[in-house]
Amino acid sequence: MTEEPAAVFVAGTAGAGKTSFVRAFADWMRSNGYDPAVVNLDPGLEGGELDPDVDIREWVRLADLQDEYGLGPNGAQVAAADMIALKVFEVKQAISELSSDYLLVDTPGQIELFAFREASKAIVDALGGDRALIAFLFDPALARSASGYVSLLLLSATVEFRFRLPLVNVLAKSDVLGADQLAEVVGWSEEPSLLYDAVQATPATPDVQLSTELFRAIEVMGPVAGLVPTSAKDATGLDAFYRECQRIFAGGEDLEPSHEPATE
Ligand SMILES: Nc1nc2c(ncn2[C@@H]2O[C@H](COP(=O)(O)OP(=O)(O)OP(=O)(O)O)[C@@H](O)[C@H]2O)c(=O)[nH]1
Ligand SMILES: [Mg+2]
Repeated sequence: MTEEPAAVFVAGTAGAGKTSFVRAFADWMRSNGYDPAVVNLDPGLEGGELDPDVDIREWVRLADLQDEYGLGPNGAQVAAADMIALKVFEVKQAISELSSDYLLVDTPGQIELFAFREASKAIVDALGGDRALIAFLFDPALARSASGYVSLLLLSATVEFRFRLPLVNVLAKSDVLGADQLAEVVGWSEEPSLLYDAVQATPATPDVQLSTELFRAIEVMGPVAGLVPTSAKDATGLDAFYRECQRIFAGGEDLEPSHEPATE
């Protein structure tokens, strides 16, 4: 392999489904003949469902920081975010030994630690190489309401602004929405006027003027279009997400599978 791997950083609000998405997309890639490496950058990851190839917990563990320095969970997260940046060389070294074409990177639970600290930017720049993108996960608990959807768009735009990387908005856990709700949310992503009308029709909208102005800002920021509905539970939408990645990384050209895809 001559090129550095293409990196997909999976970000989103706490509990949005980041870890599950990374696991499901890695499984999807493997069963379609690709060879991704899974990288965990969440020092507080618990449970064994991810099984990462490279794991930041080898160097920085949230529980250890709490014990050692008497920090609470948030203080330990902040300390960990900065310590991770000091381990970036070790992480990069471990990744280079894997020789994978794709890196799937799980990020810390709290979006503000990933999005707003300089240390995270340094890590993303170091691990991302020439080809990197951010998958920004929309939690349907928030995305199902028009005002929640607008809030997530603004957060997603903030993440894009901070990292200056291509960003794909992904609706996680789409299986929890009914067919009508899902169609409505997807409609908002395709047709801004539908979102605008839905925001205006929300009885609890506190300040119509403010939401109208925010909406204008969203329109100016770029296309609202492009929300890929996925589910880690039933594996829907992962093929569409892969196509989106390939469009960004290789202008749509497919990767060379490392082995024959698994037959159903
Ligand atoms: N129905 C459904 N539930 C899901 C899906 N993906 C994740 N979940 C559930 O959502 C919860 C959070 O999922 P995680 O994957 O841990 O989310 P996360 O963003 O990594 O969470 P933190 O790292 O703690 O911020 C868990 O209870 C998952 O079982 C999905 O596609 N469908
Ligand atoms: Mg997680």
